[in-house]
Amino acid sequence: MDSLNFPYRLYLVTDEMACLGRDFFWVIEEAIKGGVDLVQLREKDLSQKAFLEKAKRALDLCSRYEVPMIINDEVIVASESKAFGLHLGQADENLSVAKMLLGQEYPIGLSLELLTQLADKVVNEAWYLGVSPIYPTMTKPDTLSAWGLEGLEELRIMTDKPLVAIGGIKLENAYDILNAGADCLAVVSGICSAKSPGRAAAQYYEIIDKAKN
Ligand code: TZP
Ligand code: MG
Repeated sequence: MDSLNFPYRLYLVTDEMACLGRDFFWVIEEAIKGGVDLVQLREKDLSQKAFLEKAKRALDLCSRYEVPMIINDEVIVASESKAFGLHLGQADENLSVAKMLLGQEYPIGLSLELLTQLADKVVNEAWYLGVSPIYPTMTKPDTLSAWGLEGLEELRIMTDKPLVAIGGIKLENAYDILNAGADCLAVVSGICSAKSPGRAAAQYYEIIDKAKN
């Protein structure tokens, strides 16, 4: 794994619903204070204009803490907000096309849902691979199969790309997921829905420290 290009260990993927009515930006700020070192803004129901406005505000916040912010799905929003990076799923814009628009060096993460997708040539251009989902999760019910620990271990052997695990990552299973080969944990409900998002982030980070030492 090229850890110089990917030093991140705890990745907050936002979900307004998962914040349970609490202020969205408060949740992000608390999570960052707790140790989140990468943030992805994931919005499924906003217009492009509203997404862009939210992105600019979130980017201001993340920049104050020098935490990079990634945009989910929307190439235009990533470009216009001047976000650090973009995350694409298998059904989104093609990664090579996105790089033509954003520049060859622009960091773009790619979701991998099946082992067969590793053979796709765009994988070589991905900044990291989102291993999606590790476990089934109510936060994103439309996933295909789940990788589980065995699938993650198998993938780890087959690629040197940074592996970002996502889906059903809780404090109880985080250690095993890191041991199975994940470089970074991406968490939605485990942080956004926690009573104290900051405390939850700190607890994930304690597990990361334990697993990586
Ligand atoms: N992609 C795959 S699973 C998932 C996404 C965005 C949601 C993960 O949410 P949670 O609450 O951390 O299980
Ligand atoms: Mg997507």
